[in-house]
Amino acid sequence: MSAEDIVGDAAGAMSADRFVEISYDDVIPNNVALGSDKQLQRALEGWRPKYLDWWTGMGPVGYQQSEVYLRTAVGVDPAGWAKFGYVKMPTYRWGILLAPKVEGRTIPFGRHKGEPAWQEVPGEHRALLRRLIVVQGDTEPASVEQQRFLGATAPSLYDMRNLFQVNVEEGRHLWAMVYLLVKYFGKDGREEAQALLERQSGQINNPRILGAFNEQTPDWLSFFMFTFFTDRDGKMQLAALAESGFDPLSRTCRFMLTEEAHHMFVGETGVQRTIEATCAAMVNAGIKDPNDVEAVRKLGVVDLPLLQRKLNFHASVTRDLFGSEISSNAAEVFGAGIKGRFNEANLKGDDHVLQDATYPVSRVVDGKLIAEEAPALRALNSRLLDDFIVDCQGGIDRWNKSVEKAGIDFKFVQPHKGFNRRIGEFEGKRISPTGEVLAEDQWNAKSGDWLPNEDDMAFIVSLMKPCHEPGKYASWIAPPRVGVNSQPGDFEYVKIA
Ligand code: BYC
Repeated sequence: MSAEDIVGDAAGAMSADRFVEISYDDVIPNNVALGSDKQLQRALEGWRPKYLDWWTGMGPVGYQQSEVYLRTAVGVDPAGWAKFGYVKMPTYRWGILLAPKVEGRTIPFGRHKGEPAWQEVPGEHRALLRRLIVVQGDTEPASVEQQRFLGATAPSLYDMRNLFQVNVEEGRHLWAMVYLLVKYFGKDGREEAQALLERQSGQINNPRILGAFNEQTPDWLSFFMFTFFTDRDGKMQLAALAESGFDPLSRTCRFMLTEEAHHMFVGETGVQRTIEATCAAMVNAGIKDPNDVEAVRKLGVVDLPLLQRKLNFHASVTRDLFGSEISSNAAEVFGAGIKGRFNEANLKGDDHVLQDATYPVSRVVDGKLIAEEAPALRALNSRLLDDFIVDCQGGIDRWNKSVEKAGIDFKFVQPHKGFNRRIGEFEGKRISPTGEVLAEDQWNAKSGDWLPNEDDMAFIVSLMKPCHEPGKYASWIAPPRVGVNSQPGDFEYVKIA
């Protein structure tokens, strides 16, 4: 099920207030009647200049005065919520947008299953809720920081525009979490909102909370893989939080999912267009062997084995974001009714309490990989990770279709779940992409074939030359099939100032 489907399903359950318009008269666009909550309004208007300072200091480098063809949300109805137009990024209308309330909604899982969803923070779960909102909020500015240098090497104006669209929407997702913190968590919430602007991706003393958000996104292949894999973790986590018994969190996440779908589109099609350029160049040059790397690279395109290594890296780093496969934190937040499973409310076949259920978890025991039944409540991270891996496969299958269509004998595959992991069951274990348990020296001898190596990175850097002429694309990436909002091929998506 796609993010659009989830949002669509939720929208289907709504009726009278399905078409909720956003007030753009306020300094902060919103559909939460901000004007009638003076305390909240003051707190958010106080945070706003600090956010703008952060955006200027830590957001995209350059292009801040350029006119960018961006979409802005004008409603929260999934059928027509966006308008497109030229905007200078610092003037983007970041706002507070919640999916409409579903009347009579009940908590779909955990100890409180069937009780009315909470409109206020339940005191007993305050600390847990705040922690999850902070972790979610922390990832949003982190990704903008990670991507801040990419504008200068954009392979086209179309791609540059997509990058900036993703960036401004991640900025809005930060606003979404800050709204929850400031409205529902008093002084603590305001302090956390401030700290979200202070931690910095990759900084030694005050890094972002989760590992993958301290990695670099130094080139466009990393950006596309990141938006394919890591934004999809965003989708899975947001979908799990959209099931929350805390209704404001659920509604916030439901609307965020609409935006997240576009980010994954950018990632999937970005990799797909890279593959298409490679395959077309190979066919033109009469190269049949995808492993003839030297010949392929001479054509100014990315060889498919390198793309597989990038895939292996981003898939494994992103899998760490699901936390330990066996987690008492995960059991606690589920039991408390705060974070559900993917698509929880529509899952059939169990009681949504999971007290006596089990779930198979992969682990290494005595040097062998086994699947062991674990209490389902403690295995919820493992289950979400499995759902994520299934969700990734659709896009990878589409990549493989492009390769197949070109008549090239190569297939992209997801590495084994235990490959290159730093968190959870496989931490400290050496597992090959095909799932063999290895000794350290075996791993060291082969890891350069499985993960991007120095040659790969130098080659990628050599390709990262800007192509900023309307309608033109760098050699290594094919043009998109359709323009943004059906614009023509030579449309000037960014008017560079
Ligand atoms: N790195 O029981 P454990 C997105 C910590 S992406 C560092 O194993 P738990 C986006 C963990 O915090 C989605 N630390 O796992 C994408 C805990 O520390 P505390 C982001 C880690 O707690 C692209 C300790 O280890 N949203 O939106 O069940 C662009 C033991 O934890 C890591 C969320 O993640 C790690 N990888 O689950 C922009 C949803 N993993 O609390 C945006 C909210 C674990 O004991 N977060 N730790 O100090 C959660 O649901 C949970 O915090 C996690 C971890 C799933 C992340």
